[in-house]
Amino acid sequence: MGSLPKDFLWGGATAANQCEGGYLEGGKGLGTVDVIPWGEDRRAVMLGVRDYRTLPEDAYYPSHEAIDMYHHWKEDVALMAEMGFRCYRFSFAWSRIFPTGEEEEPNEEGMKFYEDMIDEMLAAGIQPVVTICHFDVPLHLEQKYGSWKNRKLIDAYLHYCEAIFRRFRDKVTYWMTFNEINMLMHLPFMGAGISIREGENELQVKYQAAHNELVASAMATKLAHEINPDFRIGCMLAAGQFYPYSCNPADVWDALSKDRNNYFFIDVQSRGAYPSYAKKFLERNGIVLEMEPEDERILRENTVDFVAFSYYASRLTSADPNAGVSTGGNVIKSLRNPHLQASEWGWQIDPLGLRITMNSLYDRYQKPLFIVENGLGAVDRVEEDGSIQDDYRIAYLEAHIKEMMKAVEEDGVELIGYTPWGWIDLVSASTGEMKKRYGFVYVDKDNAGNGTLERRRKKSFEWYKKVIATNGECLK
Ligand code: BGP
Repeated sequence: MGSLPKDFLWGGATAANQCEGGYLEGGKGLGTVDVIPWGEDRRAVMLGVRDYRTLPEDAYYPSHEAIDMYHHWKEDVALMAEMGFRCYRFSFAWSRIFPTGEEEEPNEEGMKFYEDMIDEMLAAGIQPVVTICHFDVPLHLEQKYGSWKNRKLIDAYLHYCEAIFRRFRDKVTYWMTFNEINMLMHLPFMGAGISIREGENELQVKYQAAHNELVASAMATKLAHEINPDFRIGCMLAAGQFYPYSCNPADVWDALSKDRNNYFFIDVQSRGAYPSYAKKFLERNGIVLEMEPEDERILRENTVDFVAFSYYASRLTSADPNAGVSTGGNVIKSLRNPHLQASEWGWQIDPLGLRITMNSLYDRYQKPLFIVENGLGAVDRVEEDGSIQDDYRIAYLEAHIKEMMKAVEEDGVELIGYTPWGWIDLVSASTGEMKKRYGFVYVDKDNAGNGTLERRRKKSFEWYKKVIATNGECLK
């Protein structure tokens, strides 16, 4: 094949709240993600319909220790280096740098933690790719302002951005303003710290919060380019093309409309304006956004440099509410596609869907893409000899990488890199489980928090190392 550029960014991805732990160490404040429990209350809290303050006292919060990367980062960077990573996509925990979100000066211990890790990575030839906000908001900002419902968050976010952009001016090139910005529509509290209170108009609340994030993202892009013109700023979408359930035009229309619901965010971030379909939607639903006069100009003048996305599965939809069966799996709803297999969590496996999604995004935006999440969450078994034979994971990734390479080689899509999700096992965002593993590296810890946290290389570790070493030419 040989289709990928020599400097293609092979690596892996994580997020602070799912791997760091040390939730109150080094001066860190609580984040919204730190009050999302494991277990039966999790979903209602993520949806923003259950107040986290009313949870039982013995609730277990997976983010508090996670896989304790806070204390294992040296060992973890060494593992990435051993696999030959060229980049590592991770997030800063906002409340590690600004514990309440309102301090004048950043928390030096928090900054130092990231700086030490980044220095270690750079020394090993691993380029940092930073998500500025991966589902977390300092809890204080949620309590005082209702998180992104309030425009005040824009100032707090920019203050945080300015601190990290200046500190890492010469050490980081690739930044993403918000992880899976569209998640706000599906799991508002998990995605953006948004609670839906009784009597509130849910759509109004969500779109206002989205507007505030979009303006914040554009202003951060502007600031970033002023601080270092070489910075590359990206938006980030939970992607996956919607397919029509049948060739009935009503189903085709339904799929197009559902795609637009997702594209809305990155349409604004990449093209610089509210698309006409979105304006009409807001109008039809009586949603009036609170905007400042300069918002439109800010959005227009500060579009992103690249489009990053996660891809786990395609989606299937029908205009007929009685058609098909729901997968019940992934966060963004989908019908079961009879042509596809699914993971143990019901996430459908569709490698060609990655190529389709890449082409749709590239056709639409004509900006370089970055696949910053992809992978298979599965139960792994440690054999008697201590090995983990995760051939199913290798098969999933191999099939997806093949389609990714076809999109580059045969379709001409510009692609910056590929960072499979959870290169090391970590806490699942949707379920809070440890059992749902994605890694090339196994971490000894279970759903209830028991385990030694020991790291262990899986079979896929050696496989991925070879993939990187051959720039994707050897996938066996
Ligand atoms: C994305 C998130 C990640 C991650 C991943 C896998 O939505 O950006 O944080 O967790 O999905 O999902 P899960 O952990 O639920 O299996």
